[in-house]
Amino acid sequence: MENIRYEKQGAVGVLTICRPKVLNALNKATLEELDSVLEEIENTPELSCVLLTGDGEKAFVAGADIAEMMELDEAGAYEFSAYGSGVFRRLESLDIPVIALVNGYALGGGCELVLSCDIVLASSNAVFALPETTLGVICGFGGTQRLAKRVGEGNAKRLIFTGDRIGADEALRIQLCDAVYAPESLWEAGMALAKRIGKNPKYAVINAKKAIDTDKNTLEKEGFQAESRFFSQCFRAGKANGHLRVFLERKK
Ligand code: DAK
Repeated sequence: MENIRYEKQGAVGVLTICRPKVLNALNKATLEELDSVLEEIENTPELSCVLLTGDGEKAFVAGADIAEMMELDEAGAYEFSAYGSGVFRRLESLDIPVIALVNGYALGGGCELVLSCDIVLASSNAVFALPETTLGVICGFGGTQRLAKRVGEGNAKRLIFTGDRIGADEALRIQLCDAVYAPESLWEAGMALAKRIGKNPKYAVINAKKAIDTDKNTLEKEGFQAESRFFSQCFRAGKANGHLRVFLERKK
């Protein structure tokens, strides 16, 4: 695998998004690799927890790959959104808990990846945002459905309509993350939490997760489909592509 590192450390699966040159942005190939690692995790009964992080010290994931999105037309946008949504849903639906270790920028699709995890630990230099509207698109990997559940409708609409970035302390205040650590302590804190969870009988943790997530499993399907539809409409007649190009050409 080129874009994902995956290893088992005892009963903990450690998954690292690894495209440091583009701040771990998610392209289709990375989503495909993520999907196949998730399949492997589903078929590894000795695991009790998963840690998910980004390579390097600067970014968790800086979003969907804007260069790749630039090329999309309306049909391609729908397909990309539906595929990505499915992968994020698979992550969210793992029976064992997933802990996000947010070690820097978690923007756009990166923030949506965070929202698909059960517990979110952030380093003090973490930055969260859903800047899609500033790029002429909307969230496409479940952000419109999941953010409000975590931070309430008002905070979700404020973040999505403005695209503003917030730091770790503000994210903690609105419960977008659950705890904040110094960057050098984040990994240790995540591993300690994973091991602490792993001490409990696995069937009990799994059933607790299923019970907590009951509404997610029954209610969200239509919302995800609507999100993909509205995302793809942003690409109608090339509308979004011009806004995306502004980012890609900003240094010229
Ligand atoms: N995509 C592609 N490349 C990216 C990237 C991204 N999201 N973010 C950063 N990079 C690349 C930069 O282009 C740069 O590449 P080079 O120029 O060196 O070749 C390299 O990473 C380093 O970035 P910077 O030079 O910009 O580094 P800075 O420290 O100056 O700035 C930054 C860091 C994170 C503030 C900045 O890079 C930035 O603003 N990045 C874009 C962040 C962003 O807007 N992310 C959201 C993307 S939109 C959907 C699914 C998903 C989505 C929508 C729909 N469906 C399936 C329907 C999600 C959309 C998004 O995520």
